[in-house]
Parts: sequence; C-alpha cells; structure tokens
Amino acid sequence: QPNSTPQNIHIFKSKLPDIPLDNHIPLHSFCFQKLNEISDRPCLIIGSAGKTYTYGETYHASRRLAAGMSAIGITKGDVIMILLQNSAEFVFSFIAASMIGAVATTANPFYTPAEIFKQITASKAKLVITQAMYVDKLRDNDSSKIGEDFKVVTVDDPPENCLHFSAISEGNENDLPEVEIHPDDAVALPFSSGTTGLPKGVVLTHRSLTTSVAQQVDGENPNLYLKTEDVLLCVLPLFHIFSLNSVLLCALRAGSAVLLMQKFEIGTLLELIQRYRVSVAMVVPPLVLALAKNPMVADYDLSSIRLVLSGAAPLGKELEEALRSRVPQAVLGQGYGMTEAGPVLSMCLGFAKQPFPTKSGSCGSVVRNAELKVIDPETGCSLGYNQPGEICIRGQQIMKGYLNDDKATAATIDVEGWLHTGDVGYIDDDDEIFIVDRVKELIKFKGFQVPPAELEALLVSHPSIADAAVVPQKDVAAGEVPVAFVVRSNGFELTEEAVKEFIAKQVVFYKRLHKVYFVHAIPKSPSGKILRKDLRAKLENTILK
Ligand code: 4UV
Repeated sequence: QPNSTPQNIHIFKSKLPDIPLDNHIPLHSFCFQKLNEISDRPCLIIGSAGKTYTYGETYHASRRLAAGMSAIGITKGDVIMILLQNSAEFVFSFIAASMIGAVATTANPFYTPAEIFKQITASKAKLVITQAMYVDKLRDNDSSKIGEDFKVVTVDDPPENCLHFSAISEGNENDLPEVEIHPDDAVALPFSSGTTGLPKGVVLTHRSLTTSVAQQVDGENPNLYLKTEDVLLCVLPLFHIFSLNSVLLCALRAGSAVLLMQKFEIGTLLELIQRYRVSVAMVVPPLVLALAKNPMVADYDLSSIRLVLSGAAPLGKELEEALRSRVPQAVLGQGYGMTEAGPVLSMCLGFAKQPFPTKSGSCGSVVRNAELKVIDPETGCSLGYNQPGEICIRGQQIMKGYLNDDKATAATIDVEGWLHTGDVGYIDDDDEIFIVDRVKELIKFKGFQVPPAELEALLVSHPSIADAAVVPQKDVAAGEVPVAFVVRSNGFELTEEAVKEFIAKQVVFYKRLHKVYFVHAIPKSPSGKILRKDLRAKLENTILK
C-alpha cells in the first residue's frame, strides 16, 4: 500500500467537529453540572417498585452515602466493589465513590465465588456493596474474613458481620471530606480480558469517562442527542461498561430519566416501556432478537421509542431490518465499544441532533475528539478506506492502563498512544465502520465476555486433561458460544459431559462450554501459541444444535 509509512498514516476522524471538553472536572461534578436547572426532573425510575428519584434526590442520596462511606473509613484511592443488579443503590454507590475519590469495581452478582474472589483480591476492594443472598459467595476462601479483610454492606437484611446499607447511606453531607481529585485519578475499575489472557482491572479515570460521555452527548450537535424529556431503558447490567457509560452516565449528563430494570423478562420489559413511555433503548443483539421476533411485542404500544442503540456484539442487517418493522418510527443504529477504550469508539451518526444518513450493519462513525486508524495486523501499516484491518483508537477517553500489569498495558496501548482493539473492520467511503472479524481471543456470548484463557486454565487443572483450547462457535441465539478442544491424558477415560460439568461448576452461566471436541493435539505455533484460527476454521462447517 502507498500509505503505509508512518509519515502518511491514514487517520480517521468524526464528521462532527472537535469540541472543547469539560474533562478536567471530577466525574460526579460533570454528571450533575446542570443540577440547579433539573433538580426536580426525574432521574431514576425503579420499574419494579414504581418509585422515582429526582435529580436532586439522586444527588443528595449519593452525597449522604459518600459521607457514610467516608465515615466507615473509605478514603481516596480505595476500591469498593459494587456487586448488585441494576438498582438505585448501584447508582448511588457509584456516584458516592466518585465523590470521595474512591474507585468502583463492578462485578456480575451471578459470578461464582471463585470469579468474585479473584476480582476482590486483584482490586484489593475494601468494601463490597451487595445483596444478602450473594454474601455466601464472599466466604469462598477460609483465610479471608468478612468484616476484617473487607467490609460488606447489604441493601437488604444483613447476614452476620455485615452492615445494612442504612449504616452508610444516611451520612451527614456536612461531614463529606474535601478531597482533591485529579483528572487522571481512577474512578472505575471494570474487569476485562482485553485482547488476550485473563480478566484484568481496567483503570478508567475521571478524564476517561468525562471525555467519553462528552464525545457522545456534548456539543452543539451531539453524536447521541439526548433530551431532558427522554426516558432511557436501563435493562442492560450496569456492571458492564456499555450500560454504565452510555446509559447511566450519558443520561445523567443530559438530564434524562433512567428506567432501571433488574433483569430482562420480555413481558415486564414491554409493560414498562409502554407505562413509562421509554424513548431511548440501549440494547444488545439478543434483546433486538426478542423485540423483533417475540409475538408478545404486537400487544404493546412501543410508539414512544425514538432511538434504539445496539452494542457489545455484532448486529446483523437482517435482524436490524426485522426490528425496524416493529418500531418503524425509531432511528436504529449501533455503538461500538470496548471496556479499555473508555469505552466508546464509534456511534451511529443517525443519533445526532442533526443526523447523518447511515447504513444498516455499520457500527457508526468514530466519536469526535478522537483518532482512529486501521492497520494491517501482520505489518502494522496503516490502511485507507475500505481495507479491513485491526482497528486502533487514540484519545483522552481510553484507559490509563491495566491495574498492576504494565506488560499487558504495553501490549495494548503502544508508545504513540494507540489502543489496539483486536477487532478487524474497515471504514467505508461515508466514514462508517464495519466490523468483520476479531484477531483477539475474546468470545462474546450475548455481549458478555468469555475469556478463553480462563477456561483453558480451568481445563488443564483437570487431572485427566493434558491440553486444551477454547474458541468461539457461531450460535444463532447467543452470537457465539465457547467450545473446547481437549487432549485427554494418557490412559484416562473422560466424557464430554464430565468436562462440561467440571467447567459449569466453576463459572458463571455464560462461560459454560457448549461442546467438547476430543483431539490428539492442540495446534500451536513454534512459540507455543494456540493456533486459534485453525481451530475456528475446523468449526466453520459445524452447526450446533
Ligand atoms: O469490553 P467489552 O465487553 O465492551 C463492550 C462495550 C460496548 C459498548 C457499545 C456501545 C456503547 O455505547 C458503549 O458504551 C459500550 O462490549 O467488549 C469489547 C468487544 O465487544 C465487541 C468487540 O469485539 C469489542 O472489542 N463489540 C462491541 N461492540 C460491538 C462489538 C459492535 N457494535 N459490533 C461488533 N462487535
């Protein structure tokens, strides 16, 4: 290619002009900057309870909680774990942590004890905010003691050695300590396996998140135009960065209302959309499938929906078209994010205040105030329009790095500040991004991360397994499911069921193996890397039932 030297590297920018960024202020101040104007507007709507918190109530509940957290000894730089389903307490906890300069690490309450423990240990969380039913998962390890290594607060009746939420939620705002927060201080610590290996803490700073939110909803012509009258559907879990960033934080910044749902159930979802006149729905492809195909949808009034944003996994054109027939009045489009990228790389420009025409199947265009390039994965050379390659992004929104892992950080963010996504895509003539493949290991089950390395480590810990590799297999309902290639140790009889069960006991439901193929050897490169491409190719013609 002619444009392959560093001198003529092809950088893609948004069609929207760069804007001055308010990214020097702490995240909570940024989110509540317009509080005086919107104090009485609805902020959080608790779907199940029919309860609403205004912006003023949400802000002050968070301040009281911040004071309460501080009173039990949480100080600047400390990590708290939020192990909750979507709820007002989740939101208050996240904002409160920001207010005292603490860092929130979010985890899936359905995780197994081992999965939760790894995150508590790696993040050195001092406080876990959860529900009583999950507390047993925190007792996994005999050497760690609740109330000693970390405090536990439950939002319902507290078990032994735990505090009730009210013990911290009723602090005195006047006692809130003055903390100086630097834009480069961490505020969120989601875990992600990135392009390779095990889950790692992703350090997102105040600057990362304020930049990302501003790139979406700020400016004269915001890329994602949200109004104060909008009601945003928040059914995707807040512990994942998509919902946390593009639903909660964007809504707060824009002054819109957030309808919180604890879990996805189609009947309840439709009922709440109708009752609260949801206008903006952030979804993942399996949810699009439900909305497009479930016969119940016809019985509900979805005419309030004006925008549907799908992300976290590829959305096929056919599915997008099928959804269009159900919500013909709405603008449909995608966002493309990656936890490490802060998280949003691109967003549909059909969502802008002055929208641009867009094509179905595209993941949108690169966000403003950022640079994107596409490189040849082999040579690293920059590619131009319509040439697929690895997508790289640069800007103030990307992560500071992985927690205590300089090597993994350096492998993901290069010396010039480019974050390498491991996604393969191209930019078409209209500056729209199309993702076509992945060069990284990651498997995505309904948008949830399944890190192959984690399952491989578990597999080889089995006495009858000599070697193993886990790769994605295409699946209609989930997009991808993890399947394993397993080499049995000599002289052992091992069944597929036994392997599946062995894994199922140790991982959250979406990491379970859907198929086990017994093989004599795992194909590897001379340096010992699993040749995942070869294994994926073997599966190309197999369809799972
Ligand atoms: O790290 P992660 O689990 O992060 C995400 C974040 C997604 C989004 C999407 C829209 C937003 O507005 C937002 O705030 C966050 O999923 O997984 C990152 C990987 O998921 C795949 C891709 O392989 C990423 O590297 N992925 C994410 N979005 C898309 C996608 C998409 N629209 N199409 C195809 N793959």
